[in-house]
Amino acid sequence: MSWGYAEDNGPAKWVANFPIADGPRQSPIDIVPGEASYDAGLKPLSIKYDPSTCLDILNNGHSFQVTFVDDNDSSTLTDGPISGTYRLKQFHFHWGAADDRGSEHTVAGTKYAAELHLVHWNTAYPSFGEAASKPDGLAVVGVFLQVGAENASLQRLLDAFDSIKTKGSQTSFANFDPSTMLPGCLDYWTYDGSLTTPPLLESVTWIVCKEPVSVSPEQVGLQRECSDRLCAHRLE
Ligand code: GRE
Ligand code: ZN
Repeated sequence: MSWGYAEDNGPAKWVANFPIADGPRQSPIDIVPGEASYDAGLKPLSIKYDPSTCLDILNNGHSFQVTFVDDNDSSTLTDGPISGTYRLKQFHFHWGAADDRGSEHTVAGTKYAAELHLVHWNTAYPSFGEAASKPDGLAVVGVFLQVGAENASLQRLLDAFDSIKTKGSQTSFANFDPSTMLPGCLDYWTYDGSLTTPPLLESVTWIVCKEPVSVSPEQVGLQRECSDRLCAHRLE
């Protein structure tokens, strides 16, 4: 049986096939702001995204993912807690069965409705595939989505759902600027963690934005409706 989010193949069962699930730097975590230490040496994030590197939108069976051309430094993440240059490879979302759950990280126990992951790889390595297993291989910017006002930036993505209903389907998705999905303030929490899905590799420098962005009830509902088709996250 392949992994998923049901009783019989969900996170508690992943360790059988992916022993690193019991590893020392597994994600997600509960972020307790009062226990985080302020580091004056951390730089602000530097994000540069070129909308023309946006390639396609894909239903991978667990989430929907937007993929970027990553054979040059057009769309990169630098500074913040990382050194060197990390290239944007893809972004995807995690969401839940109701408005009061869905995010993977939590803040002092609070769950948000959804969480955006912008995945970047360290160009000190030759490719995303090679970077994905290195301790400093990936840097993921996480953004919480809370139910409130409509999110204009997200709507174009949701409009594309109709064409990627079945697992493995993909369609072109051009000229999208992912920086439009970021909150106004880029203050962040950071820690060394892992992929949150198998193979759960402990290669991610997590950069979790403190400020959430909004998503309307209709928009998160549509995402949820699509999660039935995509078999995506249903975190309890
Ligand atoms: C995921 O599958 O959810 C994932 C990645 C890469 C980095 C972080 C992450 O594929 O959560
Ligand atoms: Zn993710």
